[in-house]
Amino acid sequence: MRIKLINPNTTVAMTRSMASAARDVAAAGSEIDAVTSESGPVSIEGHYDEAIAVLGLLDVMRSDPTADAYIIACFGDPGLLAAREITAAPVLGIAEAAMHAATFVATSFSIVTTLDRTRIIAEALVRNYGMQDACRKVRATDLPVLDLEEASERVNEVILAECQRAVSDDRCGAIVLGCAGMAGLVDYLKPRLPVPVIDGVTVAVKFAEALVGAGLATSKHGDLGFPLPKPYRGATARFAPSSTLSEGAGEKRHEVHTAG
Ligand code: 5HY
Repeated sequence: MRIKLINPNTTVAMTRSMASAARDVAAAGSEIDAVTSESGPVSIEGHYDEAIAVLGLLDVMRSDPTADAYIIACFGDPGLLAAREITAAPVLGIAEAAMHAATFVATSFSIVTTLDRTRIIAEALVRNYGMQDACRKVRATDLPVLDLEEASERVNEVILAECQRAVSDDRCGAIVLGCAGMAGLVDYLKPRLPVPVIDGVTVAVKFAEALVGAGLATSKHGDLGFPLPKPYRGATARFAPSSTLSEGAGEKRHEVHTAG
């Protein structure tokens, strides 16, 4: 199966490190097709960044409608439901995937993320996903997303220290890493922490394989149905549903569409 791993920020180095983490866990028959969004911010660190990044993300999906599954590799899960509207293939967001994985291996988890403003966004995701009971705390490290690309001892130590505080102060049973740029840190953190360390990119790959293997497609009934064809005006005209996936998605989409 072909899993499209999309980095919705425009930093290629970050895509490379998450692709490497994804390939390390992918099954023999899974191809990880990792791509970087071509338009939008170099890192996603707020609501505005996120809103602009979603168009680049949707562009990547529209240009390749035949992947078996898609992964949105950014911890804010930008555009997750919009992405699910334009395909019948499973679409995983790494935050949602990581939180669910955490509840399979622990009764509680804390999230360790980058900036304080990201912490607030992650807290909203926790509520959105109904994870309030399981999530002990969302912790910020004050590291900007692109600092993670340094892969320096300083960055490693800052994140490890916050994870250790999460274990001792929150008494959480697992750590969820709150940024796609932390995917490469698992090998460093794992032996140094007494609880499972969960990176959303790798668990999203395994969930994607599981969903495709189980024959599950995104529901096309109700709000996740394909977008209603209509003209869009101005700068977004080319995103109009009638000229996007509805024409280019090929047989796979058509089958599901007509069956629904
Ligand atoms: C991410 N931003 O995973 C996030 C989340 C964060 O560009 N990729 C980004 O740390 O703000």
